[in-house]
Amino acid sequence: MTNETMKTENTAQLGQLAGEVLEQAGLDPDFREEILNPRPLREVCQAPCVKAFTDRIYKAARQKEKVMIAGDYDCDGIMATTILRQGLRKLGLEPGYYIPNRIKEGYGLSANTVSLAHEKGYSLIITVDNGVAAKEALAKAKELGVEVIVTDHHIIQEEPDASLVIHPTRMGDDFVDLCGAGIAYELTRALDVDDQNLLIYAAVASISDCMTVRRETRSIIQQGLRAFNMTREPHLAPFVRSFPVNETDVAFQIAPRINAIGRLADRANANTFVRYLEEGSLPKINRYAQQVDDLNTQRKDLTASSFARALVEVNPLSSVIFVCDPSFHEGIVGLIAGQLCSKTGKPAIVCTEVDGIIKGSMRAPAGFHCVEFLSGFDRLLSLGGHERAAGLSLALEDKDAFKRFVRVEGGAVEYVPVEESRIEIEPQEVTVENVQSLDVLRPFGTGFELPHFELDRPTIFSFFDLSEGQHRKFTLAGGLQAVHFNQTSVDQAAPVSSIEKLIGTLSLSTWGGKRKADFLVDEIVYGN
Ligand SMILES: [Mn+2]
Repeated sequence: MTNETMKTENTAQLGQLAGEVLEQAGLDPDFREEILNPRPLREVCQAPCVKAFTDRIYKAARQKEKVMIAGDYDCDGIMATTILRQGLRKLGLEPGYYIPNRIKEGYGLSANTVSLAHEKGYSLIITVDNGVAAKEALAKAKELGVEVIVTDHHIIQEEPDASLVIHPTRMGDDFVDLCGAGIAYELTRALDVDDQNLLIYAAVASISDCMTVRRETRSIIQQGLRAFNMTREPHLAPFVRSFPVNETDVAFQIAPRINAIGRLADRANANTFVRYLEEGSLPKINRYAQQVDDLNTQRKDLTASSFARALVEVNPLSSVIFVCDPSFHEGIVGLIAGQLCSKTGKPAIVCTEVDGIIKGSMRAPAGFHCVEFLSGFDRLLSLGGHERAAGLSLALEDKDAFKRFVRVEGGAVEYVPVEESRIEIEPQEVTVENVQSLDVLRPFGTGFELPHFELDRPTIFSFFDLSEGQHRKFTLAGGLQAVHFNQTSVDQAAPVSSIEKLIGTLSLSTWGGKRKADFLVDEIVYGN
């Protein structure tokens, strides 16, 4: 069979709905091909930097060197730390690790950590999910004679002064989409110490870090989720509502829980999660998992109350939203900005005040460039991030000037909001079979977003509110249930009879052992 006929057959095997979703996505031919022909992991990376890495690690193992892994406090950073630590242990090394405190120390390897590592006799530091911008720390390491290997996927602005830099852009075309944990996992493969758990951790991190779902990263997510559904890895399984899970479940159930640990750095320590993933006793696993769950509940409550407060402070006329409130917890300003951005469709900056410093976070819809916009204000103390998200800080006395900048420049900025495509669907088409038929296209994510569907002029039989009106559940013709989580006060007040369109995603849930298909509402369009 030729390649061409194989391709055609594969397309024909897609269900009608999956075919439509793929068509609507308008992807380039190579990406379509990747989706239609899922493949196992690539050959182990042969790039010179990876070869140099394995040589250096084998030498460290022979000489029983003290090696330290310097991680990051988000899910990707925690998983990357774990993957490399567990991998290196198999070579007889006993690597130390350190993840900084988000609030007290901030992001990235610090000069202070390097000094402490030096005092404790570490001769080699390996950064994961950070390091390309750790200029001061790298200079300190050089001064003290501590060798540093940087492994990171953040954009290299200036060549780091490290003994070795491992970056996705230097690993070959298949590897360009790797996150920090993805790099760490590929390094364990190169050292031949990889295993199924490490693959699962790399998959969870790739989803959590919203990496482009292409090439090796696509395979890591597919293979990692398959392994997780098979083994139900005992440290991550407690965070999951039911098996099997897909990437959306991981994004909503696992990633936020792990990220909560780093966010609420005044109540928890991200380093403990690395230790947790090595815990063998089931009672201890359950106890810690419960603590993580409680922490996540706190994070959710904090976010919900702060978001409600932020909503009141929003000036509806502004083009770029700016809210600054000292009551906001600095670990969640990004989450509030994200919610404001998705509710209003506008770029949003949310700040808090800590010890005379304004610390904030920005989120923007596709088409807007956060870092570009913010770099127009020349008095920022720090700025980092990318297109859709950025972190910033400024002196308290510059707050009014910054506010003015956001108002004036925000009003002047022109950007083309990217129209999200939708597929029209009838209520009777929302079936378990149809929703399952989309599974062959997974994982969805950056580059190939979870498809949005539109129910046009739906017949609504009844509805009721949950959690004092926070959520609303509609029952439509044929018994289909459409659930609208976190509805706004506008939604609460609008007459249901004026609903013209329900826009949202399709999802499966299990009730009493039976699977059913639901419509998850994101947005409601009202008529007059
Ligand atoms: Mn990362």
